[in-house]
Amino acid sequence: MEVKNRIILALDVQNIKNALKIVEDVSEQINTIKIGYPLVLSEGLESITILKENFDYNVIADFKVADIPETNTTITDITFKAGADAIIVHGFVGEDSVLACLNSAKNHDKDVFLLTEMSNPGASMFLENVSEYIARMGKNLGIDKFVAPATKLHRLAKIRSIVGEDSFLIAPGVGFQGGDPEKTLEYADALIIGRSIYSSKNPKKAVESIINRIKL
Ligand code: NUP
Repeated sequence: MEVKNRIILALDVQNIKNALKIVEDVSEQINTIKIGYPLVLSEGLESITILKENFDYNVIADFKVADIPETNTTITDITFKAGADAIIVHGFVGEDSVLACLNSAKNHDKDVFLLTEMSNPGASMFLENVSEYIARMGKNLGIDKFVAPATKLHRLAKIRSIVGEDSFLIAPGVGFQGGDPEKTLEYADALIIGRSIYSSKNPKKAVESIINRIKL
């Protein structure tokens, strides 16, 4: 997956018209968007299909899949059929559940991003304690796409050291959650950024100013 300007737009709006407008605004600078529950629960899974039909974008479905293998297979199959290029999957549920998603991705010729550790402060309660195991499990399963937090650079660095330079590592938590774009890109391949872009009065300018910052 080629992520233009190393920025993935997290499109957490609740209205498809608004989503399409924002996407159009930033279409010169951005080619990868992440859609999650806010848009899909408001406007349906066809939001993915509509976005794929209207723009030549990579679409990552952020469904943080975390169920038994059989249900995971159903969720991932439906998501890929709707047009998503990749899906974000939780690792804490264990190898069988992650494998179910991986097999679905292989069948559809799509990708899985394994979520190792989250960016919210509360992630230190539970997930931080197991995230290195999750990253190692992902490597052992042959996964080469991972998610780790921009809000805790030492944790991001640790996850990078486990998944290796060959893996594609994306990091949420820049901007509103406090993460710094330049420092994050010392460890991550791309930034996931939501509110700093879509809540801005001028999303295009917001993206441009981030791009200028990370190019310095
Ligand atoms: O650990 C994670 N942290 C996180 O913020 C994993 C995620 N997938 N996200 C998502 O990234 C979150 O759901 C939101 O869609 C985006 C960050 O958005 P923002 O904080 O830049 O608005």
